[in-house]
Amino acid sequence: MKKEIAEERMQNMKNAYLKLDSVLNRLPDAIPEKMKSVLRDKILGDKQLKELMEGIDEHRPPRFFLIGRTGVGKSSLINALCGSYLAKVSDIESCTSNVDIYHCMDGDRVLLDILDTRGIAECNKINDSYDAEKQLIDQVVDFCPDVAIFVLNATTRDDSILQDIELLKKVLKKYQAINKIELPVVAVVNKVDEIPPARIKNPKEYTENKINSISENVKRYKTTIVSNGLKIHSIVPVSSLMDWQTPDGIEVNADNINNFPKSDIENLQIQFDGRFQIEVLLNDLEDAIQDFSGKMGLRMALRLEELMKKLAGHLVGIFSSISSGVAVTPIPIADIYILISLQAIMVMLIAALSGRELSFDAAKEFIASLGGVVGAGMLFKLIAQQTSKLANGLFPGAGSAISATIAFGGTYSIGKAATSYYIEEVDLKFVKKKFEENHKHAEKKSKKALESV
Ligand SMILES: Nc1nc2c(ncn2[C@@H]2O[C@H](COP(=O)(O)OP(=O)(O)O)[C@@H](O)[C@H]2O)c(=O)[nH]1
Ligand SMILES: [Mg+2]
Repeated sequence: MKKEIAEERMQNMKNAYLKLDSVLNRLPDAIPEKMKSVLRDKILGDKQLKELMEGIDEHRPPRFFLIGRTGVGKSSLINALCGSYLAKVSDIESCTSNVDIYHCMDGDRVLLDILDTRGIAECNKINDSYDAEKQLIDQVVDFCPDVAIFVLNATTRDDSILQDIELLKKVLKKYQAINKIELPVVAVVNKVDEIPPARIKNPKEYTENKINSISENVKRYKTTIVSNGLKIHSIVPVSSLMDWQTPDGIEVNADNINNFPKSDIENLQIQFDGRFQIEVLLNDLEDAIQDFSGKMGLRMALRLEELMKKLAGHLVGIFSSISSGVAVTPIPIADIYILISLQAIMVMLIAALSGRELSFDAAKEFIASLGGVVGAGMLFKLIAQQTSKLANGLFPGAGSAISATIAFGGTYSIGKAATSYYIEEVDLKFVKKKFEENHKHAEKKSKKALESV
């Protein structure tokens, strides 16, 4: 999915959230004013939901401090993380011979801010070592990174890693003193594709042997790092291997890249994707970033689809909790209105996330179309036949079935179904099937309860 589209959809959802008041005001008259205000308080008063919505606007590019020897694959790693060629990187500052600061761009948007350094071993060759080190540490701390990415080579090890560990420890100390928080270090063992059998480049074809060797390699690196007293957030083996081609299908590599016009380089396509565990690394980076707007920035920059699913997941979780809070045992008929309204509003928000604007009634229809199972489906039936028998006779007994748990489960399953249908674009037939499966258990339980009435 295009980034602009995903962002637009998130904005849609936020707009839908901001317009909730008017949605609630337009709810059918059958729902009394008092209930509408309960709904309003429950949804708009939910702190987690509010934070999530605010996060959509409140984001900034995350700042990565990359350290590792020339040739270890730092630039390639950024390409691999972004999934696009580094031509989109604009070199803005070349501070000293030791440090580059640049912004990874997508059109006019800054995705990431990078401070790139070859580490102290290569610095020392150029400058007087004490000054070079001090300068390097100052530059890193000034840059105020969210994460330090320590890039290592899976196949060649040299002693410079020990120097870099010492440098990192000093950076961490100064960073901590100034910012009063720890700088998380994520170690990356790159080029694992080159671990034998090195001819196997497709991660799907990595043999057990290769995978085992990769683990061994990582273990060794971890031991070196930890025994030298550097605290790391995690260590991840990856391959950043990607081959590129022009839109006309001409292979591009480091040797011939300068022969191509800028427009070609900006539009390079992936010819071969040998990336291994880049998703795992992204997860770790996301986890390591402490600052909320930086975390959101990473999600907005590189993880839009995950973010959308996460947002939908959060919505479902929040609405399920609200539902179970609404459903007291036994459920009075009035609360069922609230429950269904909640579920419909949740479906509206999820649909908004997929770029669709759903009316309240259409959302209810979607829920009804899922079928006559427990949860909303059954509750709908109950409402449809709102007889006095139902209100007076059925509910006291059924109360144990349609309890908070069932309300939670019903809302949860509806939320999952809406996510599958609207966001993952799964066929309604399959969505229904899955929904029914989810409910077999709950259905049994409630049937029993209903029969005993
Ligand atoms: N096989 C393999 N080659 C890689 C990988 N990452 C980078 N390279 C190659 O290693 C060389 C140096 O990479 P580069 O990103 O320029 O390293 P940097 O100097 O740390 O920025 C280039 O030829 C890359 O194509 C990888 O994961 N696997
Ligand atoms: Mg580089």
